[in-house]
Amino acid sequence: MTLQALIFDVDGTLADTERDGHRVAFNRAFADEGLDWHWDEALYGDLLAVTGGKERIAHYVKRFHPDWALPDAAAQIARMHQRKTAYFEARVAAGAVPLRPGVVRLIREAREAGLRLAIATTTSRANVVALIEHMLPPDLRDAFEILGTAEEAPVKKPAPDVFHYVLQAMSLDPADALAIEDSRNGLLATTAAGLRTLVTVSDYAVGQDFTGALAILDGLGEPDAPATVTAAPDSVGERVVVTVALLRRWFETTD
Ligand code: XBP
Ligand code: MG
Repeated sequence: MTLQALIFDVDGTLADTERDGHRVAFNRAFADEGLDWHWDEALYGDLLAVTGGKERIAHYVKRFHPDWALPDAAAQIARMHQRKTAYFEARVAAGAVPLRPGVVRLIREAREAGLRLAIATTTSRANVVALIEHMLPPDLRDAFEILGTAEEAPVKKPAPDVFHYVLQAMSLDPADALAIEDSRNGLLATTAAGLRTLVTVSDYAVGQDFTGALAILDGLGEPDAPATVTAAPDSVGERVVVTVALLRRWFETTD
């Protein structure tokens, strides 16, 4: 099997969206509702165990405000989540959510090498569109053939649903694609979908168990700021720039 496609996760992988993007947006939506709910950085790190913004709010309510269980709680949560998404889009538009190092470089290189590209994320489609429109250079805005988001796969990671959706939409065999993820929830989802996975560990995911990953690094690296390899078929402990050639070499060692 040869590497034919890269499937990118979004939050924590394309960009460090959680601490200064989603978390701030959630808090603004709660304030709009007149609620004294505040997700500080530490609490948010715990809440990230639950994927999906609406599911995360419901989990928080159950754990910290069980008395808030209004008859139309689900509708209220959905409405708050819509406001939160608008705030997240505004944060992206304001440049508060930069892409991680190496992301633009690798997307461009992959496209030039003829690899197919897709997105598979738990986040809402509007958030992905905002990141692509505001943060990718104009010539890369159409780089992703398929966007698999919360709208296409309502059952969230660690379930493999969004990866199944993307593979099916692209008529791709999982053996021909490499997933790029940042968290254990993401790795569990890709592994269940039969995908080899490169993990670029995000701030909130440091210390999680990435057993089964093809490679684990602290990022994709740039020539002037290479990434450190924690685990991989080779180069362990070294600093590397993740290129298409390196991905092919690692990918093909496990054929
Ligand atoms: C991360 C998530 C998302 C975001 C918030 O998704 O779990 O829920 O935290 O976005 P991934 P929403 O790592 O799969 O990109 O509020 O739109 O869910
Ligand atoms: Mg992620």
